[in-house]
Amino acid sequence: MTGGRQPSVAELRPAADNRGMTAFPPGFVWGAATAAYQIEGAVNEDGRGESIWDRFSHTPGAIANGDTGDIACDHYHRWREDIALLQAIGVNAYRFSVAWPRILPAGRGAVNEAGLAFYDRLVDGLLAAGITPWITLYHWDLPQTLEDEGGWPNRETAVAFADYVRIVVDRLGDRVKHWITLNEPWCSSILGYERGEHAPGKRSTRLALRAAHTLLLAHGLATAVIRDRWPDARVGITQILTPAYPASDDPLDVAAAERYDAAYNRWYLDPVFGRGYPGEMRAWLRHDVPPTPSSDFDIIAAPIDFLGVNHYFPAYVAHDDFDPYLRLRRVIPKGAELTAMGWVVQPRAFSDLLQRLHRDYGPIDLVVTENGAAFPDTPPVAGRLADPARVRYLAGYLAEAARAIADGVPLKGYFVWSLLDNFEWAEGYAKRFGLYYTDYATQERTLKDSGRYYRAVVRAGAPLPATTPLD
Ligand code: IFM
Repeated sequence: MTGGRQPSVAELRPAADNRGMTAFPPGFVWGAATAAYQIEGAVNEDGRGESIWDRFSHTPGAIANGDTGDIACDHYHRWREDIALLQAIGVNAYRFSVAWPRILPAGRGAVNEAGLAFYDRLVDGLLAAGITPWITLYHWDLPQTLEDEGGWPNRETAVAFADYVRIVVDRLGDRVKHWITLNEPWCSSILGYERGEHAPGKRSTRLALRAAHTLLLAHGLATAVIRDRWPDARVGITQILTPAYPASDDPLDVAAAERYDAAYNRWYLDPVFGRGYPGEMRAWLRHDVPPTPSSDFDIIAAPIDFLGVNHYFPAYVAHDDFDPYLRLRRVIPKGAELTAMGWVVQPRAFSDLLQRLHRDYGPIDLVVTENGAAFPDTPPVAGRLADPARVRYLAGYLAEAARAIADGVPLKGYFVWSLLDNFEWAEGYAKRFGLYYTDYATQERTLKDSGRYYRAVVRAGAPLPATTPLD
């Protein structure tokens, strides 16, 4: 996903208006997304087991402000209200994840009926509300018992995952037809096992690459399980994809951007599309790459029905001899607008990415399973919360999604991250991505202007200018 050249500062500015906007096609999937640990809370209720995020978030110093997901948005108790939030913005789909430790508290073995019953109720509630459930089977909450046995670097975890998936799809597959095996294996492996920023907080490149491989294997095994049980199901994997642009024309920076792309995008994409790991990156990482029997790649390359694209920002990459891993660092271009996460706002990179995925990995349906932004919101006043930066972000990115479709990219759906403010992992509750503001003291949810804007887009079935009057 190297972009070839660094966009100018003018190009970096989000579109003030969306000139030449094209409507989204009929049948387009309009959704909002969440994940279990980020919203559910109720971590000790109804037989749920411990996850690596319970353990990690209770580790002093691991999470900003000492926050944990113990209560989060209390969605476990407020799911009916949250379905009403989805209805109020008019979306036709909801992406959420199933918590593995609610289903199998010890990771494998005894099934917790109360856990399955919770998702049963949620699915039934969504369908009754006319909202299609899209389920992510793994969004980072590995049962702690499996981590104690070696976690994702242990190949046995892939087998345990396939068993867990069988249990979930057997129970819900009569009503749920859209399945995402994994959310962002790059994050699970690199942030969790290489950088120590996410659970389980390990710091080893070797462990991270083992984890990445087991995760991909788990995806392949799970895909086969779902197809076997429900031939009419649609199965995909969600990747975090960060197009890389060289920070300058210097050949060293150009090569660094290519390394970034190979290590962070293609390492996770190429095997899924039957190409194995990128050869040049395999050579670069040499000793840290685990043994990979070729039969693994056959499993990993099980055909999928769609590629889930999570995209937030592009990376501008410079060569850096002090970086021991990839010899690179990300730089922020002068004049770039940043979100509260410090991520560059650059809508144009979104359509570049979608085009590139279509060109290099197509034909495959693409679904944007996450896109959105954290900005510092102030609490609502009299039921209103103006968040113009998030409205501008969505306007710019939706316009680029529409542009990609107009240019022939088979983009079938778009899910905003996130439905409501929630536990933003290592950042705790400090960073807010929601269309709804969550007051964590009262659990009151308030629709932000960005939620009103998104509702208008869904109604119109077309990208709208950020200046659209909101009701
Ligand atoms: O909150 C996360 C989500 O869980 C996975 N994708 C990125 C989001 C924002 O950081």
